[in-house]
Amino acid sequence: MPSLAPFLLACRCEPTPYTPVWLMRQAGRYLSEYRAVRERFSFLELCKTPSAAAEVTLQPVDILGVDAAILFADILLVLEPLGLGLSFTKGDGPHIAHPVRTAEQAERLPRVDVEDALSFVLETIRLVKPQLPKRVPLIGFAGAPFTLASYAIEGGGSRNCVHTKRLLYGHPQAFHALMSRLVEVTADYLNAQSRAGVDAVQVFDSWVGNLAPDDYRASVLPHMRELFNRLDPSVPAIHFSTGTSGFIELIAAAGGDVVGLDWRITLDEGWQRIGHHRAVQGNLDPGVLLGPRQVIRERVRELLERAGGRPGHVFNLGHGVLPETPRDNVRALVDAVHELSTRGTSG
Ligand code: 1CP
Repeated sequence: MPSLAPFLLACRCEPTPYTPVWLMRQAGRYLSEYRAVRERFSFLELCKTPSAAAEVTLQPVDILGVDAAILFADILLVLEPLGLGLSFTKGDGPHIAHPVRTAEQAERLPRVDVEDALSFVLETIRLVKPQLPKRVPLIGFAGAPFTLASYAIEGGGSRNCVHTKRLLYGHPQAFHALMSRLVEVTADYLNAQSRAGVDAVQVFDSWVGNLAPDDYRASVLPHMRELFNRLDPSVPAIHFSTGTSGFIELIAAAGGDVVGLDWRITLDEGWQRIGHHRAVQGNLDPGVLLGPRQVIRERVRELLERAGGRPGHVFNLGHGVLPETPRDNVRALVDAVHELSTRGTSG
């Protein structure tokens, strides 16, 4: 039987010949090849054109030599069939035309047939899969309910989540109604991606670090448990969040085979608090890639030392590649991870 790809072995906390590495936002604006495709499409058109979305999904695999591909799409796509009206404005990011601010609005959200409404995403998966080498699995993804809720409530990105907190503290039944609907549609969506062929899924909770630990425990953790319980157990799930070092144990307790760490905590401390039986992903500061090559290599070496050669480390940044990042630095990072982690050499 052919052995599993290093990325999938690491997700299962099994030993690998070297530390697998992929990068959040590995397809994106720092790549001239991505910008060339983007000239032909708006961002939403690109997501909805499977041949083009497949092309940009594959770009970093060839250019960087990463150990996993991530589907090119966006966490906010699911808000469109929910009737919230999604657009991306140049420079300003996402805009939601019909934000959800009341319990009635949350309860009136339509049931979504994801196979139909998001068929373009599933088609992209079916186009990408046969073009990937066996050692490079495909990662599907979705937004976590809190992060999706914060966009749905705010109407766009937000620093303080003002409307979200107003709803959470002032109208908890509306908040929970919205969260429950988002759990349902997100579980359906991720399971549809698994049926279409993804090898792992990542749940992005990019905004949940805005909450205090007790509010996370009481108001978000039960929904996250429900979400992870509904996912196909044969497909490893990565639970990513940022700004959550203060309650990383709760993130781990909420579920996921792999727990993502950002750079505000050291990898060894985070891993110890989660427990070494769980796999971890992370956690280099994306800003390090703006520095010189020898600094990048040094930081890779330090991070690998913190991982201590334990099985179950997926190397990644603590958040996405910044658009200003020189591509040669990204390639140098991937090469350094492979070179310095190859078992049996001193590096
Ligand atoms: O070309 C462009 O101008 C669009 C920039 C862009 C890209 C490349 C957006 C708009 N989305 C994406 C792709 C994307 N988004 C991927 C593709 C795969 C890859 O990682 O290579 C993924 C996984 C996402 C996920 C995503 N979208 C998140 C979670 C991760 C994170 O960064 O925290 C979030 C919060 C979004 C919302 C979003 N989409 C785009 C923007 C500019 C934003 C953020 C806006 C904000 O700050 O509120």
